[in-house]
Amino acid sequence: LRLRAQTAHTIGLQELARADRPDEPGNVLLVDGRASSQERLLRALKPIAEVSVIADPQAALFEAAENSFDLVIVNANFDDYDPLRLCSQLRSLERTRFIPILLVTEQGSEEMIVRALELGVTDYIMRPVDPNELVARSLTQVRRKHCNDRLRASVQHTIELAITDDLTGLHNRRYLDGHLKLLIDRASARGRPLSICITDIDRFKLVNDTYGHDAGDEVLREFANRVRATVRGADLACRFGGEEFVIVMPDTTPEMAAIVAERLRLMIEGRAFGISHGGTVLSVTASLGIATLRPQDDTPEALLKRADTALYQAKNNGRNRVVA
Ligand code: GH3
Ligand code: MG
Ligand code: MG
Ligand code: MG
Repeated sequence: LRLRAQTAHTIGLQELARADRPDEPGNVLLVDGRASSQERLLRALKPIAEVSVIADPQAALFEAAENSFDLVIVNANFDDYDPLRLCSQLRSLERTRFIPILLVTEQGSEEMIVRALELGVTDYIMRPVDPNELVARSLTQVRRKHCNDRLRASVQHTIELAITDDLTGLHNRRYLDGHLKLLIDRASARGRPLSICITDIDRFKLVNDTYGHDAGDEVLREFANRVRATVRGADLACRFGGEEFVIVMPDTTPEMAAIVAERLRLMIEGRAFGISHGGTVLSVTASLGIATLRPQDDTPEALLKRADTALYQAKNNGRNRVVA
């Protein structure tokens, strides 16, 4: 429910629905096999859109995937080429599947129109093309595309907010909870090792008590930067809570995990942390616990628990160390 409220807030529904939003010019790809009709359609569309014209349907697919069009108009007039093939390819490519398609077709081609609509063509228009109708249908699709783009971007943004830790920009615990299971299942299915590392800053309360909470936040951000700098692209780094961080390392044996953890430990210990207030620098250390997936019988909770037990050991053995 909270997520839903947040969604409505972030998207700004009033903003999306605003009727007085001026039309942004559309970016239209016109795919038309004949020079004469190209010219006629282009003349009609020019006042309302940036139009790229292309005669070859396969080249058009490439063009559409490489650029960001708001509408593809397919004039079904190719020699020896089924225009619906292009439409279907446009619908299946990740990069083009959200672009509306307007099909220009012959009177009496109902069968083709039905097939076109079935495979996701957005709208159609009959020849001979009335320029005003073409403009009206194109504008409608371009507006809808712009609106959908904004909506998708907002949803994407909201999702990112929901899975990101505000303070450090790392993933948050909510994301880890959802994702660790997936990574474990994948590793189990492929018989690959997977290791995790939990790290907790040593005596962090003292940092807050001595320098203040804002200074503590600065240390957390810098700590997160060093975590980020330590992990590989395939690793998942997240802020687990307060001053605890978790790194999930796919394809990583216990030996490799120990090396990564030790490297991180040195990255923390090896260079002082600066605090903007008063130019203070302070030494920070962290304790780290690692655990490796036991094939078949590990849940995210069990794996985290083992790493946490190792971390507890590291604290008990004097802090600033790695325990497996
Ligand atoms: P230990 O070595 O045993 O881990 O000692 P510690 O002081 O780090 O452990 P403890 O769990 O007692 O304290 C953690 C502190 O982290 C307490 C809390 O105020 C602080 N903390 C948690 N979240 C934040 C945060 O977002 N910002 C700041 N500045 N401090 C935080
Ligand atoms: Mg802690
Ligand atoms: Mg603690
Ligand atoms: Mg701590």
